[in-house]
Amino acid sequence: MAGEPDAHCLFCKIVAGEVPATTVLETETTVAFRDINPQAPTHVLVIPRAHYPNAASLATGAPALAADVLATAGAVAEQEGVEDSGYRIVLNTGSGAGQTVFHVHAHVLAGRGLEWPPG
Ligand code: DGP
Repeated sequence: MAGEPDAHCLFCKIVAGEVPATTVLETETTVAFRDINPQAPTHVLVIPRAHYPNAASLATGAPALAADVLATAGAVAEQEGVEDSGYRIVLNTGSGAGQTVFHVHAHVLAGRGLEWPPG
């Protein structure tokens, strides 16, 4: 059920401390940790502690929590010192768009030229 932990979900296991991750910021409702396969000098994933499969289900089911994820992404950018140079927040949605982990996560990318349109 949306919002409840999923025993098979990798990111729920990171939230529970069952899978290690390099955490950079934690709040009551969110966790931010470094991507295992970084695509930029700064590449941090921000997730809600609660399990929602994608951004739309999060925004529909828990809009305040969706705002928390974005606020944590901004705090990560500030902490990483990339706020002024700029950063990108990416929410891949669906396997066709490259989503591989179905616990919503915001990629925070910075530290190199970020092309537009994205690939
Ligand atoms: P996406 O393709 O948008 O679903 O992004 C999933 C990201 O998760 C991908 O960039 C790699 C990252 N990732 C996968 N497994 C792990 C893991 O065990 N630890 C960490 N830190 N990141 C992971």
